[in-house]
Amino acid sequence: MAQIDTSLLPTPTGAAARLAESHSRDHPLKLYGGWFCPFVQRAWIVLVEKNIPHQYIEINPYKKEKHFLDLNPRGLVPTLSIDSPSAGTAGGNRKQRALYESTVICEYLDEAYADEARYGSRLLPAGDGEEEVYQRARCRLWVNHVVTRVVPGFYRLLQHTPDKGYSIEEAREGFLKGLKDFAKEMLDSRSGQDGPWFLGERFSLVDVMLAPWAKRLFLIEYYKLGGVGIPKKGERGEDEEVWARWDRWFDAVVERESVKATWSEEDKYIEAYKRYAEDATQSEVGQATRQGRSLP
Ligand SMILES: N[C@@H](CCC(=O)N[C@@H](CS)C(=O)NCC(=O)O)C(=O)O
Repeated sequence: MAQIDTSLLPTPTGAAARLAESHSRDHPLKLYGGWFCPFVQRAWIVLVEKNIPHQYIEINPYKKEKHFLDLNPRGLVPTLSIDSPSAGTAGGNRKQRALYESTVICEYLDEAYADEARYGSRLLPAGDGEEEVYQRARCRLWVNHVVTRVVPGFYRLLQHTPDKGYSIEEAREGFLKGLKDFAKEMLDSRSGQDGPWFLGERFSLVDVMLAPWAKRLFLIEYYKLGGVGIPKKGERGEDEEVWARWDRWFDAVVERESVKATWSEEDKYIEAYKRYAEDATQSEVGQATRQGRSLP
């Protein structure tokens, strides 16, 4: 394991530090996270959105400590540990149960804390009606779009270096297509008539899944020549409406309280992502991107 990835700042800063501090007391529901990690931010946003009592534990996932690997053999954050009195074996032993994979954790939290009177609106539309079942599936489809198109595209662009077998323009085009398809879906579904979110008025898991990378777009502007490359207003040709829908979603998501509450100081991300921008990271996401494999 390369040393650089273990030299990360060990604690969150800014708003995220205050949030972590206010959830530092022992609690049966524990989120193991890293302040810099966008996958963690997804789970963290859900905890905040639903006001779920929990303990936040900051760890460095690049140091594969035994306790961490026992919970999550994949050795990645976020990892959720659930200490439930009923979770033991038949003999009654209490056992810590774990969940990992940000998308799985987010869906779990939404379902396990489903009481809308207590935890607010469900993040995935619930219910058995034809329309609800369809909308739930459509949300999962666009979560899948974020996971398989947008996120890999982000790293491909951020990790681009001149010696790559592909050009930065190619990487940018691929990434932009992922964002544009997302915006086009919002435009075509006319959700924008009701509100800025993927589902219009209602904030959902689809917004959660993309929010951490929306917040990190500035890193591409900072590190990569030409930046993200979203065309400017008035220079968008036939895509004027599509990108206007993107702007509306973006402006809303970066200002969402749960997104801001889980965010550290901006310059700390610049430091932490330098190794991605130089393609020197040894993280699993970084290595998979370098080797053209799908992300872990
Ligand atoms: N598919 C995973 C990805 C999680 C992930 O890659 N987390 C990174 C931090 S941002 C990690 O733990 N990296 C440790 C490593 O690469 O060794 C998820 O959605 O939770």
